[in-house]
Amino acid sequence: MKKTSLITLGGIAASLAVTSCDPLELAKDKAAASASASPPAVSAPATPAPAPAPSAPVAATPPPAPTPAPAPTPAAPKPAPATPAPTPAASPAPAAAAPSGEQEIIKPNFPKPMFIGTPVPAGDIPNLESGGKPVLEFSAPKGTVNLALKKPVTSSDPAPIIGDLTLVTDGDADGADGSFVELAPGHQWVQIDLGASHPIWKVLAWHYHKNSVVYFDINVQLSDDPEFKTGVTSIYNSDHDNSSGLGAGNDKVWVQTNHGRLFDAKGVKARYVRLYSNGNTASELNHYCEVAVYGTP
Ligand SMILES: [Ca+2]
Repeated sequence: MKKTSLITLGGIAASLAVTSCDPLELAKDKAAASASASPPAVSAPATPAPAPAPSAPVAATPPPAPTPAPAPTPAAPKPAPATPAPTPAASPAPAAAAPSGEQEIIKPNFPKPMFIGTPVPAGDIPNLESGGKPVLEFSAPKGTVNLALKKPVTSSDPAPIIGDLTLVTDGDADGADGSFVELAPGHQWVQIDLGASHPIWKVLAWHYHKNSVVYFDINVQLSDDPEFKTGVTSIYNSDHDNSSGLGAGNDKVWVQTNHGRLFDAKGVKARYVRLYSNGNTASELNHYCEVAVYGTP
């Protein structure tokens, strides 16, 4: 099975996709057999020919939002500013959103690894990250929590092949069968509704880590518009050749592991988080074990 957009990567990755004894394939076959609705592997919906990259990406990549976030200052929890300078009687100046910036260290719970080491998939992937180190903790403003936990999830594929969309925000990032949702082939998205607009600091996503795969065209977007037509901020975009038509991005693709991937959101306010992907090195399918959205309520 060949990934369509790979062909567009300049033909270099031509030999990538054939993985014969891939557990993922087995899982898929198993599920397909039980559901007797096996999606014909070969006749994957032709992803529309990648549009010739327009020079000006559409709304998807607005200029980086003005970062309201104080630069994270690890260590040095500054003692609360004693007493604000005694302000002269009449100063109606509204205290500018208390930029006290007190930070705390957050250590997400990582599931157990499903494979040993990080074998890089065969083939030549143009924007593959090399030597990436797992991020095990991060600092964020005090009070930051996973706002996505148990929140409703929608998708471009409302009837997943395996699992269901609630698995994306059930708090379990395990990579085993039964813990991930498998979406249709090609360019697909999942979207989390946080219920209200909040400052978002980090997004942590586990696509699939049962074996060594790389997903393509990952684009993580934030917006207050459920349709993602206006006010969209892209905080990560690895679609280097704009094959998805959402605008080209310079971010790397990476080998999935149990540590997932942490995306920096810099305090952008948003109610909805949408994650795009476009198949992987083992199949054209898309997967999610879990997505956590760290923000301040
Ligand atoms: Ca989950």
